[in-house]
Amino acid sequence: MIQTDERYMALALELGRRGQGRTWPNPAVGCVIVNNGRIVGRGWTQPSGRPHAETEALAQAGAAAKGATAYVTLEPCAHHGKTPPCAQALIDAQVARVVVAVKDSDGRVSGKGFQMLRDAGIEVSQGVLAAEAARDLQGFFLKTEQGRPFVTLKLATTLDGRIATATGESQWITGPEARRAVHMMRARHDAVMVGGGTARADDPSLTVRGLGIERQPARVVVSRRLDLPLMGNLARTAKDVPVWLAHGADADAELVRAWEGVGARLLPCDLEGVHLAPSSVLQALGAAGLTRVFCEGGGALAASLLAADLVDELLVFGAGRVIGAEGYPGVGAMGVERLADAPGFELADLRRVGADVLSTWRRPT
Ligand code: AOF
Ligand code: ZN
Repeated sequence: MIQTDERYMALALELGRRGQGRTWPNPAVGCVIVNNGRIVGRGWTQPSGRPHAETEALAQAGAAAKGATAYVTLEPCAHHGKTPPCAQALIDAQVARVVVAVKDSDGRVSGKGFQMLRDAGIEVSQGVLAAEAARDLQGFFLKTEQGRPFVTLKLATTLDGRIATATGESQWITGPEARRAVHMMRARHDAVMVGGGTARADDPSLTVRGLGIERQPARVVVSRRLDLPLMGNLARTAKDVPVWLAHGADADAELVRAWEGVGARLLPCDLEGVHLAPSSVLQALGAAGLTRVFCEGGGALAASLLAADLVDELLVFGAGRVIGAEGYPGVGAMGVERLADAPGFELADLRRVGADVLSTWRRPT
């Protein structure tokens, strides 16, 4: 029984991950309905967050949901949104048992979904593959509990940690396979974020290309003064794919108006010394509904996030090339003097991507 539960929950988790990057401000939940050892319904949260996973799976199961077991990665909701609560839908469908990985952290739901199911006489099991689900849904939990999204920092560096030569040449340090992997990673986040220096130097488009996705991640540029190219790729395409600018309240009012004029969303943030406070930037992004942010540098933004202990996952693509000390470092100055003050990460995965190496590091919990 326990093993069977884990097997179906693993499938529900896999389905849930399909929604990652497309369901914000809602979590990307997965659901599997099993009747007499047969999978009769599969669902995941749809783009923009509705319909919920259970609604999808129940619709597929139809009458076969009666007496079945529903596996859901997150506690079924108990509140009335655009549709009635999922807990009620499960009750109405007369499922016999509901297996859940983790409790919801949204105050409108937390514990109430379980209660509704139990009150209706449905057997509820909780905590199956909870650690895995908590990791997949961490962005949603961080947003509801701390007001900020999950932050993935990606670095593509040489063997000596450089991201560009002294003359600023950076394309391409890693190979085509690594660049394709980056597009897949972007697609699984709600937004792609870079610092103003990178936006000026590279004129990036920051979109997901070649994957045919339904919802492009928002594009966030962090720039205190908004001194960004108004004729560049981001400005040119701001009406098609959202461009959000995190800036200082002291940014030039004319630049604010000009960026609003091209369709960008302006997010005024607090300063910390002469720079934008990274915590304030992330709070603004969380308040705007983001649960997962993919930061692609540059060095100054990477350093400020790392120094503030705001990087949850670090992805390092390492290319077999050496540039030397004149090159630009992937991480700028952090003011670390003692090793004990240097943020540490735990190795979660290591693999080869084309001619490069990808290492995945997580902040210790
Ligand atoms: C579920 N299944 O697939 C998801 C859930 O704005 P609403 O009405 O769509 O509600 C959003 C809340 O519903 C969200 O904060 C979270 O608590 C829950 N998300 N719940 O039962 C799902 N995505
Ligand atoms: Zn729901």
